[in-house]
Amino acid sequence: MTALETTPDGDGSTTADAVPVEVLGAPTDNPDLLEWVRRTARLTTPDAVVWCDGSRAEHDRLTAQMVADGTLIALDPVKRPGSFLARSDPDDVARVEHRTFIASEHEADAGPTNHWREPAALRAELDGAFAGCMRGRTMYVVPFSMGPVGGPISQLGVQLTDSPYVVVSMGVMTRMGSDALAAISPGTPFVPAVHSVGRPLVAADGSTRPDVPWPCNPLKYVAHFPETREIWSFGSGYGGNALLGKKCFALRIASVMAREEGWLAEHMLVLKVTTPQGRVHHVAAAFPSACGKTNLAMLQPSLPGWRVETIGDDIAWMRPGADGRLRAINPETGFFGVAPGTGPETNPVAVEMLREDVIFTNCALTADGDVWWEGLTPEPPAGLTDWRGEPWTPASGRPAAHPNARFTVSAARCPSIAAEFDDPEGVVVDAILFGGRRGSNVPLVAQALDWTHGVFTGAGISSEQTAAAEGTVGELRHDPFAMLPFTGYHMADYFQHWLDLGKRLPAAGLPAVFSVNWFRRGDDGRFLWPGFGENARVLEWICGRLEGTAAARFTPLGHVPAAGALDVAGLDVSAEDLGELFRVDVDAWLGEADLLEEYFATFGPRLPHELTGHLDLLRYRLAGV
Ligand code: TSX
Ligand code: MN
Repeated sequence: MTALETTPDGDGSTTADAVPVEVLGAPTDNPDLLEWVRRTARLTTPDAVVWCDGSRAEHDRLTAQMVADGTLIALDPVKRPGSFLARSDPDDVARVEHRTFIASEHEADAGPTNHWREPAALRAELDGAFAGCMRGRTMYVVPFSMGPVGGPISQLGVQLTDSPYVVVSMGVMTRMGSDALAAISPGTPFVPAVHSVGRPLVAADGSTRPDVPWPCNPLKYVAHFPETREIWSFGSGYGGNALLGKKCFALRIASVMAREEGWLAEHMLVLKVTTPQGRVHHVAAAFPSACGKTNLAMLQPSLPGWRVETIGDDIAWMRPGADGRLRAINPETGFFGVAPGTGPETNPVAVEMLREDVIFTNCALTADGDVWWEGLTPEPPAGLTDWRGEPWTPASGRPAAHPNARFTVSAARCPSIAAEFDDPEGVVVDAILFGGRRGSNVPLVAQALDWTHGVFTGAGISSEQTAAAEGTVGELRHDPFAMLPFTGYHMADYFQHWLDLGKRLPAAGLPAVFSVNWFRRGDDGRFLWPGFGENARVLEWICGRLEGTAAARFTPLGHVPAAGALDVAGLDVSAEDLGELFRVDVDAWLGEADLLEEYFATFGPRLPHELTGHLDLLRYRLAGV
């Protein structure tokens, strides 16, 4: 560790101005990087600056330090080797959308779905919040690559953070350390991301206070400057607020880069599907939260001979290759997944993946030093400690794990990870799926008529609220492309970018687009489709469509499986239920079209006319039924 050699001078500021010792001995000679690190250190005044190398030794040192200071609890080395539990502050348990800002020069460029701030005014506010915010702490310099280092679809970033939990998590979630730093040679663009938990240990008057297991600040900012491609995050140590390579960089900033440069940064899982004949298809899929994206990403097919392997569970960067086909990478190297609901029935692959080398956050602790969450086993073990550190029994009347409790684990631990996961060139995307949690109306699967209709389908994604989310249970929420909280610019321009990309690329090479819905219910409230591993039957039909062999029937919503074309052999799904899974209720869909028209209107005059055109086409087709 390289301690700062600056002398604290009474008021807690430093006398570093003359000699930039913060960066003496730094393992880079990139002047822009050095200057930015120096500038941030002068603003935040940490006690020390540490350049992270991403080594195992560094990981071990930091986790040991966090165990010693109470941030991490080491789990039982036999039951859960190499694993830790962190308990967050109860007020720092999720992304803070109301404090997430897009500071574009023009308000109109952020659009109606983002919180816009005037860049200069936000900078001034952030300067106030960050001034001296790392006093008494270490500032870590965390170089990272999203995607394989040097790959044609990859991007570089550097996060400055005063949280060792964030450093270790970034080491799991990104290609972090010396290789990324070496790639950031002078003149090479990188996304600068500044993060502080916002709880200095030394006050401006020099008085000190002890640290706490999960430092944070009630005042929070997750700020994006799309024109300068900068990220500033203050006050939270949690997930997407703090692991800035993920939602902030790989979605909000990358979506802006992607529009300018002609590619796509999407909130999608990516699958490699191999048919019994050995043919390989790659599928990308966007779902809003609480639809089981990670479960689909790790699906174990119920159909003999089929194989599904995981490329990613959250983010896909897709770029047209020289052949005009879209190629996707997962820019991450790990999974930051929701623990509750993950069990041997819903996701056996994840259960196996979580056996060792995992950082758990806000799970319950068992009496024998293991973790537990709702859905891991039918019955909770006796003697649990809940996510707040309180004794817990089923009679406590609240969940033992926080509903947003998480695991952070390397993709290398995933039993279903595909060999192509590390391919810098990415995989050719054959199909794109748009899903949602819909109890009615939306069929199990339908193929869009063409790319533009597919964009209309993506723009129309909606999901019913579950108990885990805020809002009334059952209420319909639109979440176009599952990107509502993640598009770093005007959503209508985003739709236009998707349409433009389709026009630019050879039509024959474009991915086929499908809508899927595992959650349709019968009149009696039963789920009509068994879901989980049986979704392989839907993937089978989709692959059949790609190969030109699966039969389809035209409906106003697109093509659905023809009678007998969806393999339901051995399934306990009645003919009536199967009919209901694909029934198009004309009146209900005319109502959906009205709702969608209202929703589209919220995007204002920038909404592409192709989308309103498709509303009319939908109504026209419905009238013809
Ligand atoms: O993840 C889910 N998937 C995708 C799996 C590859 N879930 C869980 C969503 C919450 C995060 C599902 N829930 C799926 C699904 O396909 N389907 C359902 C609904 C459902 C729940 C239970 C049963 C059937 C359907 N079965 C029994 O209750 C026996
Ligand atoms: Mn996500």
